[in-house]
Amino acid sequence: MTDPFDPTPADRFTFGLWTVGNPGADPFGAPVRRRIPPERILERLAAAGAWGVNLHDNDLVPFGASAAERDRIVAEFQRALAATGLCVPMATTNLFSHPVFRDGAFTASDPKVRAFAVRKAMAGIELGVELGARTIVFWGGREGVETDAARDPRDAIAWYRECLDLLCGWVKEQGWELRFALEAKPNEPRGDIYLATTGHMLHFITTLAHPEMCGVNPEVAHENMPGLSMVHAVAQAMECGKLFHIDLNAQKIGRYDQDLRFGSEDLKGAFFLVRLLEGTNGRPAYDGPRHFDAHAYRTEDEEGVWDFARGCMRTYKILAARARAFDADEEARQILAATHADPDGVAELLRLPPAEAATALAGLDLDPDALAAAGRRYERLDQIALEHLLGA
Ligand code: GLT
Ligand code: MN
Ligand code: MN
Repeated sequence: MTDPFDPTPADRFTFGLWTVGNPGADPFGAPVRRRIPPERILERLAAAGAWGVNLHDNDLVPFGASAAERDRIVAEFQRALAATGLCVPMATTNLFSHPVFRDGAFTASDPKVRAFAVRKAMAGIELGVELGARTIVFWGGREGVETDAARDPRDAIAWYRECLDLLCGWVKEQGWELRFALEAKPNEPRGDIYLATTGHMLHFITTLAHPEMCGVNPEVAHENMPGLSMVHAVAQAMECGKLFHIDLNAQKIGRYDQDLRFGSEDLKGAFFLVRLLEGTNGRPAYDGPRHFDAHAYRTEDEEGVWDFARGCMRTYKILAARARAFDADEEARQILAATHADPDGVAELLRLPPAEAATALAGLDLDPDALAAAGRRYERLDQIALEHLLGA
């Protein structure tokens, strides 16, 4: 019998090579797993029901490889993609591992480092295009400081903009139809990273030369680290048409970036996130890849990595089913209908031109005490959500 929660390519689940390929090193300990060759990663992901795989340039091609070496590796990878049927919807550039980026890439004070970063990003984009990627992610892991004595943060933001504007313009001139997805993180590995949240990024995008090409790639862990709501970050991005990609994982609030298996912490946050992405309440759904940027516990061997990958995808599908059940729940619908009711057509008045609205509002009989009187029944509503989530 088929299990309805087993993933299939139609679910459009993706993993980064760096996620299932993570060897389990941490700042206090060496790797615990051997490097899994990219070809085996593709085979196992395809067998598990994933749709695609994403990568950094250096997940595939080692830093400093010769052109011939690069072409050989890429050709081999292309063959493995064809054999497994997986696609590469997103590519990104590693602008953080090499010591040259110790003081930033696009925001480094040394213009030669910024030039090197842009050149590397161009090569990363070319690789992405060759593999069929439509989205290019920019995660500015090193774009920050330990001390603000280092530079004026306004300069950093201006240099960041210059580099992205240059890259957008170059991509357009090449005639490539790509979108850039900017990923925020508040700290780690830098003491403070510029443009710390998805909200910061959304504003920054409005200041770019090609804002239509740029959106965001919110990550659960990165919003939860400082205790913010991923659901609200994603909702804001969706509401303005800027959710270009997503990094799904899990995180205990206030810790270092844990990149845990999706849904393994803050299950309720994951439930409302999946509900939002799937549009189970009848609102527009997110139509991009469902990407997991997480890795297996350091306790695991390679089999544990595949348990982890299946777990991410199954949890997402189970939560989607629970969200659909919640949105179909008659009692929940009644509570929501009651709190949103507008028998006198007042909502419309708030959309009138200001002078007309002012007159219309002045004429309304609005008694704050009467309006305040009724409870909203959110205790009951939340319990209904929770019972669906728990499968009760
Ligand atoms: C790195 C980081 C992630 C980013 C990846 C893309 S690399 O693993 O922790 O959040 O999404 O550069
Ligand atoms: Mn990420
Ligand atoms: Mn992370």
